[in-house]
Amino acid sequence: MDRIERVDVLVASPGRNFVTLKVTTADGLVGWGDATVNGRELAVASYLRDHVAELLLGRDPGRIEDLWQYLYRGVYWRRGPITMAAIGAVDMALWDILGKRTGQPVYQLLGGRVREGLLAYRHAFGWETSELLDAVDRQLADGYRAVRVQTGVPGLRTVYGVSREARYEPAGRAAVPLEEEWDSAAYLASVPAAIGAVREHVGSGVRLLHDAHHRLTPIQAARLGKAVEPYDLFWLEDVTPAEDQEAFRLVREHTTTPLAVGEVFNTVWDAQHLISHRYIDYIRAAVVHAGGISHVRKLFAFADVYGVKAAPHGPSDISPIAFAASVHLCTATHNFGIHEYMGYPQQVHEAFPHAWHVADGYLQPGDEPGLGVSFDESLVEGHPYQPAYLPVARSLDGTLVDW
Ligand code: CS2
Ligand code: MG
Repeated sequence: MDRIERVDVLVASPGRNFVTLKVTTADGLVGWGDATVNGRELAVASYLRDHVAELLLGRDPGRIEDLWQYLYRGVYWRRGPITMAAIGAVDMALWDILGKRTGQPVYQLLGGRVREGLLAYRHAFGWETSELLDAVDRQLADGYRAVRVQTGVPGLRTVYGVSREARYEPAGRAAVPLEEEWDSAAYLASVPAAIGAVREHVGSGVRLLHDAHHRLTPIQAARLGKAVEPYDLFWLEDVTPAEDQEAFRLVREHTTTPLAVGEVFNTVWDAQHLISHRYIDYIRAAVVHAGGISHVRKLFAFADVYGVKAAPHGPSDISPIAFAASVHLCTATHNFGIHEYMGYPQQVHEAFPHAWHVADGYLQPGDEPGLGVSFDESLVEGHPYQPAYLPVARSLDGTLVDW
């Protein structure tokens, strides 16, 4: 039996902050895990360093499920993003080690391929509709067939997810969060027309998605869902704050626009009511933030029972390690729907060399043993943590707005 010999928690900022877990065994196998929680990186690094690393030493890395239960059930203060990201990083690293030990890519260990590739969606945004149409065209020219579309809102200076630059980064480098503006009435008055303009521009073959970032009340969300029905959205995402699962019933009862939610969920229990009542069509939990491959696999299997599809979160603040884990899991998940691929700057691709790749708009896990991804540890030295936070938003009268 092999034993876990070393556990390193590596915090580095190659363009943005990432928390990477490196688990080394006595046989010299290395497993990689991602524990990045955007804007709370040091909290999860401390959780791993101060409360988890010691518990792993000397244990059999092949007992993935038992170690998961030990770190989850064995802890009084369970759940929450920090705990579950820490458990997620350990879980990913152990699956990576199992793959390397057996010479198999992780998707083979999970039951093998159930499809030839994972449909990926990219982001397109533009402050004006004309800029948005150009951004959509660029994604289609790159071979993608599914695009998330976001635009500016007349009267607002800032809108989350709509940068005035070529790409948007979910966190701004600053000691305290930047403040943005929000006005649901102005948004509701303008966004359906922008989505309609995109549908008219691309015709019927392209999947279009839209993210409302939890900003609407349930009845506003219901109204938006109805307003965009003629434009055949693939989904409306995060229409209302995600913790009130029963709130989605109201939205559901009023619109046939498909609904997606869950990028802030950490366990199957966060979505138990939503899924078992069939209030949503897509569950968006990320492997990193919901306890790793072992737990998200159960969440997706639970969703399968109710006809809900798996559609994991894939922004640039999830490292290419967790992205690899997600691609492997979805390659072996029958009720997979679509995978977000926000994309990474070149610096991040180089920091985390990876076998996963995109071909013709579809994600492929690659065939390297394990997760097929690693981290350039030399970056820890020259690229230390930099305080960076998601913005907060206030409505025009100064009231703080939901995330
Ligand atoms: C977005 C993200 O990818 C998405 O759907 O909602 O930009 C999200 O806000 C960030 O990843 C949060 O860290
Ligand atoms: Mg989102």
